[in-house]
Amino acid sequence: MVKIVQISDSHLGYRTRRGVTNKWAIQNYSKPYEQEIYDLFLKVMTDISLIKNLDFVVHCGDMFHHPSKYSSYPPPEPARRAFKEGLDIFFNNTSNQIPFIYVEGNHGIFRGYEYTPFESHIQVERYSNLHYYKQRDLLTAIKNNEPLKLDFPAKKVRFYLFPYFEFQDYEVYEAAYDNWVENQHPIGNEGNTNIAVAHGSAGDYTLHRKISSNDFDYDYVALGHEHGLKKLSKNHYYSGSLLPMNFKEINEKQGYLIIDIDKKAKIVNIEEISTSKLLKRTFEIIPIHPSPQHTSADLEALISKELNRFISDDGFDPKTAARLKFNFMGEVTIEKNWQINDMMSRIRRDCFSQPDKFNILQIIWKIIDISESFEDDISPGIIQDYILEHPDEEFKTFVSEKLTEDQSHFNVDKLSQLGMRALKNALKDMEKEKEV
Ligand SMILES: [Mn+2]
Repeated sequence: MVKIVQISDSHLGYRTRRGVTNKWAIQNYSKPYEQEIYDLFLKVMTDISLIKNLDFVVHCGDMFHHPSKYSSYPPPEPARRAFKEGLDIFFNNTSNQIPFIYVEGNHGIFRGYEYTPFESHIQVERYSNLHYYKQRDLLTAIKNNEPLKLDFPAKKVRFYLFPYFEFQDYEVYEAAYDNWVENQHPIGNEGNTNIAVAHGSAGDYTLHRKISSNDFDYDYVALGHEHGLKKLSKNHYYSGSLLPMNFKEINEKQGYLIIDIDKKAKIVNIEEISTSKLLKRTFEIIPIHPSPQHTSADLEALISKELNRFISDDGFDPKTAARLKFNFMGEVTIEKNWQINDMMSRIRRDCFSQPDKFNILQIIWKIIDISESFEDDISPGIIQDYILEHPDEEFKTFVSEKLTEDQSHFNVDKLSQLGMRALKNALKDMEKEKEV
């Protein structure tokens, strides 16, 4: 029997940014939602260190939120402190006897650099039973055509490590990865328990199909990158983050897993420990359905009614203050769109200026117009930043004017389509960024 705890996507240092009241920094200069991620991380590190007969902990990546693709800042100091404290608790309580295995994700790495915050800011060498695998180790393994594995002969367990790598970004990487991945086949090692640990997802092409499928016949595949706790197959699991980070994640489960593998009996038993239920604050999307008949006053009354639920005698409490997102979905003209934006900005200002009354941490909103169907999902809510009513037509006019000037013979329709597609992708990326 092998007993493993799987945790992932801690994102220490994550901060809610958009539409958040900014007056309340708590201990260590951290912010409310940031702090509860630290607190929960420390609780989980304590809890798992006390599990009887535990053999291994695997962490499937994204320990820190920063740096990332969009930010080169190192993890903030309280994040580093929480991480060190978590490791100290774990290794002290387990007398340094239980290996903690980590594969690097796409967050918490200085992209394009050889070193990572684990080296520059944490001094991981202080922790002799922390087994840390970064992208550089993977690239070296690929270059040398060697497996990336970790053996524990006494326990008859072998881990196959898959740090995050965008191997499908370039054909040359993809081919090299395809070749290398055969090294990770547990063939010849069937007498031992074989476990894959990976950060990646089929959804964004960062998880190789041989890992997401049963091709390699691993006894268990521990996955990170997707933030919801989720079973992919009978022995492939995402453990998810400890808490939802954005509004997209509030309907998913978060937690960690305790996995018992009985190689001989071919039994894998998985216990899900939910941590998101420990969240002490409201984290909610509130749908509002505006119609052309609604006046501004009508809409404002609807919003007020919702906000009244968060009026508290004790006022703002950083530990319980609500995170709210209003989704306006209905027939929304451009003019109405501006009105809603105006109104919501004012309402948010009012709320945040009365901390003795409202127990609210965050108010954001999204406006989705269902009356005009632009191609795909360029809603006025997204294009308002660009003040374009019909981006596709405007773009086409722009292209045909330019082409006439240049006297070229390109296909205006085709070029417009390509341009719009590029614009949509860019907007989707920006939206994704904003959500975090
Ligand atoms: Mn990730």
